Amino acid sequence: MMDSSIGLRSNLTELLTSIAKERIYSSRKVVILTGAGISAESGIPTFRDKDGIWTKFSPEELANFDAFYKNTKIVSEWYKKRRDIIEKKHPNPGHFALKEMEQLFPSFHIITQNIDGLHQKAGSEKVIELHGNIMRNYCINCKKEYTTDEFDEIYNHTDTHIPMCDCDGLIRPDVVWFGEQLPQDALETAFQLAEEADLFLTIGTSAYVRPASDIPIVALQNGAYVIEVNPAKTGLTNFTHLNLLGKSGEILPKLLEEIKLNLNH
Ligand code: BV8
Ligand code: ZN
Repeated sequence: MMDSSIGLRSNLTELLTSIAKERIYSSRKVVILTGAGISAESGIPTFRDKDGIWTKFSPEELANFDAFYKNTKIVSEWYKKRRDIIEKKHPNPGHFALKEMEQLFPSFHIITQNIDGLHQKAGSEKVIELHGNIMRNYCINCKKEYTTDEFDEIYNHTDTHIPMCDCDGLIRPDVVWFGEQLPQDALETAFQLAEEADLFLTIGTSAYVRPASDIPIVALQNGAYVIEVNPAKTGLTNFTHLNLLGKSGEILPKLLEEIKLNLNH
């Protein structure tokens, strides 16, 4: 199935097979799936790499509702700490390359598992957040939404670090925890786009968490040309048509240059 699994020893032109060039440059509907890896070069730790955040905590301990309900203080502190890191980070060349690609194709959408908002910060307009956004919070009781500043105002004035809504409900981050359903409309749109894609890039994801990891499979099943951008192999690698082994912050700007030179529509 795969044309070739290649590293970036030389420039991208030679690395792209003739089939890949033909499929990429003639694409009209491009869909991108990103994971934590695309934000790694912005200084945001991934989940499952050796320095990943799950290596310190397991998802079962923290990123699920029961853990939040039982250990509200620990989980709230963990998200506040992550959010304080993320707030200071900036998009990297990989995010900006995708933002520029958005202008080059008739239809271009980014589906992200990331909760850091960096695609939007880079200026990408068509971004579908599968797992929510760490900058948003809401009350589990009345669903009132709280901005980061409003959350911090409450959080910093409680010695318990248990943020409560004025209706006495707990305030939680607007992210999808394990065992929770993904936002229905986001997930349906993601699968619909994957079904219709000519070209599908899966970037910086271990393709481990479901149902997000099912999306590239749907693209493959419906005839899309699927390219993986990742410095490591994943469970998806052997099913993709082309595997660009390397960092997205280095590969995507080179891919953008190739596309600008050769797009034929
Ligand atoms: C649900 C938000 C069901 C919180 C996260 C089958 C179907 C449905 C569900 C399941 C299923 N089987 C199992 C499940 C349960 C579970 C699951 O998938 N478990 C896993 C552990 C097996 N799924 C769920 O619980 C989902 N819920 O479907 O509920 C349901 C149905 C009906 C009714 C009720 C319920 C919810 C999943 C969402 C969980 N939330 N995050 C938070 O962030 O705190 S998941 C978390 O993992 C992040 O969102 C992250 O994005 C996601 C995936 O990780 P990756 O992004 O891939 O990151 P990772 O570190 O793993 O990999 C990084 C990659 O980057 C690596 O490959 C690395 O090589 C590469 N990289 C490194 N540097 C670079 C790079 N690449 C490019 N450039 C670089 N420079
Ligand atoms: Zn409330």
